Amino acid sequence: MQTMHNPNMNTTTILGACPHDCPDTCSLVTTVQDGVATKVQGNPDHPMTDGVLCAKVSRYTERTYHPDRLLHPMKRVGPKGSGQFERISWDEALNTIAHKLKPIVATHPEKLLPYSYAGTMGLVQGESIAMRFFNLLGAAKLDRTICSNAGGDALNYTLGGKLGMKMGFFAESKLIIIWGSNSITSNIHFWRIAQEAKRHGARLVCIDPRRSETADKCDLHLAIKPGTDAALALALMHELITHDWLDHDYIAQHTLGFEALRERALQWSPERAAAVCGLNAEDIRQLAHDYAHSTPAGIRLNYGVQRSRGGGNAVRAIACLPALTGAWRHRAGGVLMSASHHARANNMGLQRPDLHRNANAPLVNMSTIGDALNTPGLIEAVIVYNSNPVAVAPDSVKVVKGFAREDLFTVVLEHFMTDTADYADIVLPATTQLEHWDIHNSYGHTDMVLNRPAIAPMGEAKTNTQIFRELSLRMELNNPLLQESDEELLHTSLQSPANLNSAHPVTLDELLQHGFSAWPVADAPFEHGGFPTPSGKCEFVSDRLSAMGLDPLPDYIPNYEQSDEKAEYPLAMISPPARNFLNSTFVNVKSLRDMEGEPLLEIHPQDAAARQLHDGEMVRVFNDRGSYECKAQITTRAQPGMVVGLGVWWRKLGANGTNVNELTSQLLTDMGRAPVFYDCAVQVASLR
Ligand SMILES: Nc1nc2c(c(=O)[nH]1)N[C@H]1C(S)=C(S)[C@@H](COP(=O)(O)OP(=O)(O)OC[C@H]3O[C@@H](n4cnc5c(=O)[nH]c(N)nc54)[C@H](O)[C@@H]3O)O[C@H]1N2
Ligand SMILES: Nc1nc2c(c(=O)[nH]1)N[C@H]1C(S)=C(S)[C@@H](COP(=O)(O)OP(=O)(O)OC[C@H]3O[C@@H](n4cnc5c(=O)[nH]c(N)nc54)[C@H](O)[C@@H]3O)O[C@H]1N2
Ligand SMILES: [Mo]
Repeated sequence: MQTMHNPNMNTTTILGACPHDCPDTCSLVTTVQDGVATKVQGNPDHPMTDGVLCAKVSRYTERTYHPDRLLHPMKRVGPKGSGQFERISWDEALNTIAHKLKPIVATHPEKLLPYSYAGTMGLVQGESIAMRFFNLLGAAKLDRTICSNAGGDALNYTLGGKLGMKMGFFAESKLIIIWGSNSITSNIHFWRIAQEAKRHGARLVCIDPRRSETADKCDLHLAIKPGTDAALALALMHELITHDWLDHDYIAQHTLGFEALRERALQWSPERAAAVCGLNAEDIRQLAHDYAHSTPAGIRLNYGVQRSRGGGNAVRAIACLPALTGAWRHRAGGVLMSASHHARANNMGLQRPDLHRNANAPLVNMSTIGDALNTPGLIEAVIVYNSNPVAVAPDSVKVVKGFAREDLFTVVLEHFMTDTADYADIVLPATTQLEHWDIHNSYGHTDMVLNRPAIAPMGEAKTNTQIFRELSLRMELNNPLLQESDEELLHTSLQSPANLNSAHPVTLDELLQHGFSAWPVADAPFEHGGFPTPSGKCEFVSDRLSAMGLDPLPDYIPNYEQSDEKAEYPLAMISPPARNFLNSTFVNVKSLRDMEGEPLLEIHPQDAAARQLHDGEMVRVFNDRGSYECKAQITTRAQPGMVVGLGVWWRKLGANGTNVNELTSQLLTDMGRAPVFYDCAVQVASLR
């Protein structure tokens, strides 16, 4: 589809890309009438999008034209966190920032910290000019671990990267195991594919502690205890091995360390795993049988399994399964968690890590930003963009205390006055996806998607790139790399890295014409092995892990916070995404918030009865870290001993000005230095 123009109506349609942190990365068609975007729809020509958008992005115009949009720079005039701000000019804003940052950068640039994540997944409005700016200043480096690092590292140790099945081929699978993912909420286009498989006779199995919307619609739901997936995967291996449901040829040719894995797995009888996971041994046996006898069998593994202490090990154990049965031989067999390494954009060229000029710059983990900001002398200034850490980072009490520091200078680039923006000294208005150029890879499918601006920037909003260009000049950084235009950056993103002189498979011409373009990826990427690990094999045993002093084999690592009846905090709390929000984005869009209702805590009838709770009453959810108030919803979506607080509400919209992250900890996963959002013990009490 090309951009079309109707001279009578003065209506155009513009092809774009959904910017959000979601595996679907949809191709968008925005209708613009007299300069105003009137609707945003899914591109029917893009196979994965298939003309359909989620409820959130269908309302993108409501978000863009929201009466609360930040339309000009602001400076704080009340105490930090009070939300009292006053309009200022761009000139004043940029001068104030330069005035504050110059002395810091002159003496110890490493005390300036960027804090950003995936508010937009765009390669241009994400880490292009911004990263060049921080590198040339010599700022602290941010370890971007908050979402996928445990599982990402685990896939890398096992398969050699964030690689796996192509999403569309799940339509041909005979068995689909949806493991740690609520597809109907967070990966709606995959759910369509799973439905297609079901129409062709596939069985769908969901492994999730919560009876999610997806679990409701699968043939089988295994309500596993949070953080115990590795035990289940090892018991499945136990069954595959003891029944000899193995592809010996595949194992011999394309895997490393089978004998050692065998020994480990044989310690995990279905009975042992059943006790750990809260499942029936018979169900585990049956699942192993079905997995071995359904060809092809695909596992849609996702991030829900890797947000607890042993999350990396769990992903490693699960990722070993298809190599044992040889499921990789079929394009509809294998495992898919993230496909992002199939794409080959030139991130190095965009971000230029080689320009970093400060050997003293610390690597600051974004998942422990609470501790980092409270470490004396570590950070003096923060620039936040594409993220809302006060709402989304764990252990909010510490995060808030850090951002409330009087001696911390904070700049926030945003669309709205988020919980984080409330703590800023200066807030800068940023453009939304309808107002700027960008280019996107996906971590679900394997297409690149281009975003054209559909409308002019709202108010005085500027693109992230433009803000960092102007800031560079005020900071007297004269490197021309800081002044490259967005169009130049689009070209850079598609350049082959210097060491590869092959023609680049995705071209800007094609993207400009169709809006998307496919990376060349083999249909069955590991059919003939070829894993990009050091050994070239699927590594059951990882020398890289042993070199780090870690267990070279996958194992079950119990949660940090054990929640049993006798414990002070007897309930395990998980806080997976809400359907109508995207992390903390969209919480302020009224129509979506109305669909979500209000912050809720799902609690099982047994646990509610033990506490004499009534459905719908206000409760206090607490542990040593903090206390959060919300409404109790008594439901069997939660299992006994486990509560669910769907995330991630804005704190300021919560009953006592907090959200679930008031309760989560800054402990880290076994691999990847990632947060353990779903490894969190709490107690619940009535507020009556
Ligand atoms: N609507 C919507 N879509 C989103 C998001 C959103 O906030 N809203 N967020 C986006 C982002 S940033 C991401 S990273 C992805 C995440 O997407 P996915 O990784 O696919 O995960 P979720 O859909 O969050 O589902 C996680 C599921 O894991 C379950 N779970 C929790 N603990 C465990 C456990 O220990 N074991 C198992 N087996 N399951 C467990 C939860 O109950 C939940 O149903 O979704 C993206 N898409
Ligand atoms: N308890 C709990 N906490 C969680 C999770 C959970 O499951 N449970 N999920 C975690 C996960 S998976 C993730 S990925 C993180 C996500 O955390 P974040 O990456 O912080 O994501 P969002 O909450 O969506 O906030 C993104 C912000 O970026 C802004 N933004 C969007 N586009 C632009 C732009 O072009 N320019 C600028 N300047 N700003 C822009 C949006 O307005 C929004 O406020 O949260 C984590 N937090
Ligand atoms: Mo995420």
